[in-house]
Amino acid sequence: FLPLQNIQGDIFVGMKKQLETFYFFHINDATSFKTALKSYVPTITSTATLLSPASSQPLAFVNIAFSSSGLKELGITDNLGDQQFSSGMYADATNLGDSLSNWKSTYAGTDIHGVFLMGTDQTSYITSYLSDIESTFGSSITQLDRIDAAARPGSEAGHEHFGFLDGISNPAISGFSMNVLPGQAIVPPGIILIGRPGDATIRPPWTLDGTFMAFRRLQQKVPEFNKWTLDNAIQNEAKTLTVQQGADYLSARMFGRWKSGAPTDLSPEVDDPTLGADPQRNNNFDFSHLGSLLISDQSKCPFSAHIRKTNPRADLGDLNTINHAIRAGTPYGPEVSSSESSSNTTTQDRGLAFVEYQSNIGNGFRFQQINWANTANFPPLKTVTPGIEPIVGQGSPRTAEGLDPANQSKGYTIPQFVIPTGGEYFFMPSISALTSKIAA
Ligand code: N7H
Repeated sequence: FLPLQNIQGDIFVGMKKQLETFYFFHINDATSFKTALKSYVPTITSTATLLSPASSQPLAFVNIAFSSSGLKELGITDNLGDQQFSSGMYADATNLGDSLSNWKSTYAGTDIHGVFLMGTDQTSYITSYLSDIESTFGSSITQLDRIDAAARPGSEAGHEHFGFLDGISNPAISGFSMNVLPGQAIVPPGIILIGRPGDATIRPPWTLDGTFMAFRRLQQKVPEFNKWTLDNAIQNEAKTLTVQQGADYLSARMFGRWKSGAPTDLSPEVDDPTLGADPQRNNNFDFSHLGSLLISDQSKCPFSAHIRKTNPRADLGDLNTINHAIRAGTPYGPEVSSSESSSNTTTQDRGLAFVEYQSNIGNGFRFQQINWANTANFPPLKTVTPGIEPIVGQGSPRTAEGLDPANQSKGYTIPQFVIPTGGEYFFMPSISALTSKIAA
């Protein structure tokens, strides 16, 4: 049993909408902010609201979260039991492998005190929610940055800017998720929610049913990615692929999924859109196969592939639950223009407004990034060094093996196509904690 009316909605269900705006703010006046927050709390969207029939849902959803410096600004100095949260993401950026010179100045430091997340299907509702925030909070806050993220147009909806279907694999929560899909990991609620079974850290009681939100502003160099995969296109066994097909094959192996979402572990040589769209099948694999060796076989999925590095399944044993987190990101920025495409050069900023929820940042997002994506000899105990994860892995050299099934020991030095340009660790409290602890 979880009090769904008290848990902010984006955490488990996600504000699955066409548009998502992130409004990052600085608190200028704690006293008037707290008063304004008290009147604003009824607007905050709960999990129960997101699960209610469409007819009783509001036109737009809004959630709120605070950075460590934001809580301090509000006079809350309790130790929330998470070192990375306390220091903020900028202090952690080098550990994550980021180049600080790529960080936008807004995020470089601890000026961001909080963020409103707004989800809706119509721009006009974002506009009215924004003006509601501005009239309620007035000069108690200043907007430091705003990211207007949005699903991509037409048939690309649900796909991120490299073209891959996202949001397929998130863990199910025991005691919450009604229908666990085949192959889906099941984690105790405390892996995501503070104070619930599975969260062993002792923290102040008011943090119960809150979560930590890792936010990353990840720029994606799409034309450069497309050019590199074309230049390095691979062949199938029958040698029947065009260069474009060979590029798609290579990029599918970098992700471990085809653009449709079909896992290469189940459909190694060709995309299978029916499989990609079938939730009963598109997660039902664990990289192990009868008659093949988990320690050496990369014919179906490279050890370094994005989804294998970030959820190693049978590589670590399927019972590993502690390093899971719930992802809820949305793409931002325009479609690639014809001039960007013909010059193979990004001139307009686009990428992923990446969001991940967990009760322990060091076990969730940070573990996936540092211990897995950035670590060349992960997954462990393989006959070869898997290399760095080719999409989001950071470090030098950025090399990976196993991408070409015909020549698995061939090493690739891969340019960085995902550039972290900012981010922050936030605490997303329960709705009752907003009223009883944070507002006044
Ligand atoms: Fe990743 N993408 O949209 O193309 N991711 N991700 N991610 N990611 C996944 O299974 C992507 C990033 C995870 O359970 C898919 O839902 C992009 C970071 C995890 O099998 C796709 C970026 C981290 C999973 C993408 C990016 C993660 C996952 C397959 C950066 C953590 C689930 C769809 C711009 C440090 C793995 C799906 C599983 C899946 C994309 C970043 C983590 C397509 C473009 C930084 C845990």
